[in-house]
Amino acid sequence: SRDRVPSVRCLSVPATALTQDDLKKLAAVKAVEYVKSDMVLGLGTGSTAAFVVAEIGSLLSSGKLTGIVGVPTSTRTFDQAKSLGIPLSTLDDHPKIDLAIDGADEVDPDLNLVKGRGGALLREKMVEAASAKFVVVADETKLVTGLGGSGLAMPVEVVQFCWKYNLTRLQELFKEEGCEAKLRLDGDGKPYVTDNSNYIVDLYYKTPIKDALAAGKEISALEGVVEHGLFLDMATAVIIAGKDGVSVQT
Ligand code: ABF
Repeated sequence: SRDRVPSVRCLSVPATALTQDDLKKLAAVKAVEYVKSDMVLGLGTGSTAAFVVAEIGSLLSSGKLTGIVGVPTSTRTFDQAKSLGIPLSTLDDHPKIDLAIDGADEVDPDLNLVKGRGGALLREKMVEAASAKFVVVADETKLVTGLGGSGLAMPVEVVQFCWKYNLTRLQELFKEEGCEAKLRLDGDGKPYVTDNSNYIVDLYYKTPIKDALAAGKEISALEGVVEHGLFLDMATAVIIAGKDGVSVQT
C-alpha cells in the first residue's frame, strides 16, 4: 500500500460559494498539471473526468500540450475526446499508459475507491490497471469512511445470461451488510447495457463493506461476473476539491 503523506492543501480560491461542478472543475484542472507532452493518457468517464478531457483538449489546441495519445474508458469519452481533436488509441496499440485520470463515486481514507456508477467500470479498470500512474479527481462529497458507506450503488458488471441467478448470489454475499441488489435499468425501463454488451447489478449496502479486499475476490469468483466497482490499491493520488480548496492525497 502507498505511504500516506498528510494531504497538501493549496487554497486556490475560497470554495465556499462554488457549486459541485465548480469543485469538479477545480479538481480536474489540478489533475491536468500532471499531464506532460508525449504522454499516453487514460481518459476517464463521468462528469468530473469530462472536465479533465475538456482541459486536455484546450491545452492541445493552444499548443501547450503536444504529442499526447488518449485511451478512452468509454464510448462517450471517446466521442468527447474525438470532438476535441485528441488523438485516440486503445490498449491493443498502447498497452502501457503513462497516466490515467478518472473520477470516482466513493473514496475511503486508504484511497480505495468505488467506481462505475457511470457504467464504465470494466474499461476504466482495464485502462487504470495498465497505467503507471492513476490520479483520481473528485469533489468532497465522494469521501466515505468505508466503501459502500454512501448507501449508493456499488456496480458489478455481469453477463446477460442468467443475470437474476448472479444478482441473487451477489446479494447473498453481502447479507451481513444488509445488501440489496438491483438490475440497473436505462431510461426506458429496459436493462442498461454496457459498452461491452453486459448488464450491471448495483449493490446497495446498509452498512459499509466489512472487508473490501475479500469482497472483491468473492465477487470476481462468481461465474458470469465480468468486473466489479471496487478499485482497491490502484490510485496513485486522489485530488479532492472541497470548501477549503483543493487537496492532493497520496
Ligand atoms: C467514473 O467516474 C465512474 O466510475 C464513476 O461513476 C464516475 C464518477 O462520476 P462523476 O465524476 O460524474 O461524479 O469513473
